[in-house]
Amino acid sequence: MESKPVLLQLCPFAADLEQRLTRRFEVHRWFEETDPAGWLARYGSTVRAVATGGHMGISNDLMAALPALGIVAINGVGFDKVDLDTARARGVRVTTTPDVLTDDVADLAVGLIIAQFRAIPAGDAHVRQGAWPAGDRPLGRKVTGARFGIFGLGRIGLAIARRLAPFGAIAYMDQVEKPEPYRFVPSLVDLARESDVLILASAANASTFNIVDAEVIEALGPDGVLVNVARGSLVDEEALIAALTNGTIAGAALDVFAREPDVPERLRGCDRVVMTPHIASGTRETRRNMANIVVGNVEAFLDGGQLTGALV
Ligand code: 8YV
Repeated sequence: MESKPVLLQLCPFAADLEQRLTRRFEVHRWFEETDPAGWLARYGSTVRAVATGGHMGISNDLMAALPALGIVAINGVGFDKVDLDTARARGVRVTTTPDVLTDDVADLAVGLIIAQFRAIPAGDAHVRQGAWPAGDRPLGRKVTGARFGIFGLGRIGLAIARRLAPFGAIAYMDQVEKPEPYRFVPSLVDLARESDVLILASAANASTFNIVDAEVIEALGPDGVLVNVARGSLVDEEALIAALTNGTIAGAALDVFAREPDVPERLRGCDRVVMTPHIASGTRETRRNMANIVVGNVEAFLDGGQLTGALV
C-alpha cells in the first residue's frame, strides 16, 4: 500500500478537520509530542505539510527543522505568527481561509457589543442565581445611537461596519481612506476620542503591536468600550486592565487576549468586561468551510493544483 504524505499538525482542531486530515495524511500531532527534538531527528525530514491555527502559526526554528516542507496551511486568516519572508525564501507555500469566516467574526463583534452594553452576562447570572424575585435587575446602556469606530476596514472590518450602520454612526481608521460610505479618521487616538465603541478588526503585525496603548485607551474615555475580535497583540493588556480598574474607560468586550489561553486574573475578575475564548470564527458551519479549504489546499499542493487563500 502506498504510504500517505506526512503532515504535522501544530494545534488541536475540530474533530471533523482532524478526521479528514487523518484519512488523507499520516498526521503527527506536534502539540502532544513529549520529545520534540527526538521526533524531529527521526521524522523531521519526512514532513511535507504543516496544518496550524491562525493564532498558532509556525516558528522559524520549526520551519528550518522540516527540510521537505512545502506548505503551511493555516486554519484561519491571521498570519501574524508565520514569517512570510522566510517561507518565501524557502519556497514554502502559506495559505489561509479567507472569506468563509468574515460573517461569523462580524456577527460576534456585534454580539459582544450588545452583550457588553446591555449587560447580558449579568442578566443571565441574575436569572440563574434566582435573584430576580428579590432584587433590581441589572440596567444596561443604549446601543442604538452609539458612535462606532472601527480600526481596520478590511473584509472583516467592513462586514462589522455594515452590520453596525443601522445602529449608529460609523467611522474608521486604516492605512488609507477606502471608497466606503463611512467617515475616515486618519489617527487612532482621534478615532478613539470620537467613538463610544472602538472595535479592533485589523491584522496583527509589527506596526499594530500594542497600537491600542494607554493614550488611545484614555482617548476612548470614561464612557468608551473597547472591543477586540482581531488579536490580543494589538492591545497593551496591562494598560487596558489599569484603565478598566480605574474607570478610565467604561468597559471592554474581548474575544482575543495577549497570551492565550491565559487570561489575567484581573481581567477575569472585572465585571466591566465581557469575554469569549477566541471563538469569533467558531461556528460549526464556518469551521466546516475552513476545514474544506485547509484539506483542499494541502491536497492541491501535493497534486500540483490551485491553492485558495495563498499568501506565498
Ligand atoms: C481561529 C483565527 O480561531 O482566523 C484566525 O486568524 O484566529 C481564528 O479563526 C483559529 O485560527 C483556529 O485555528
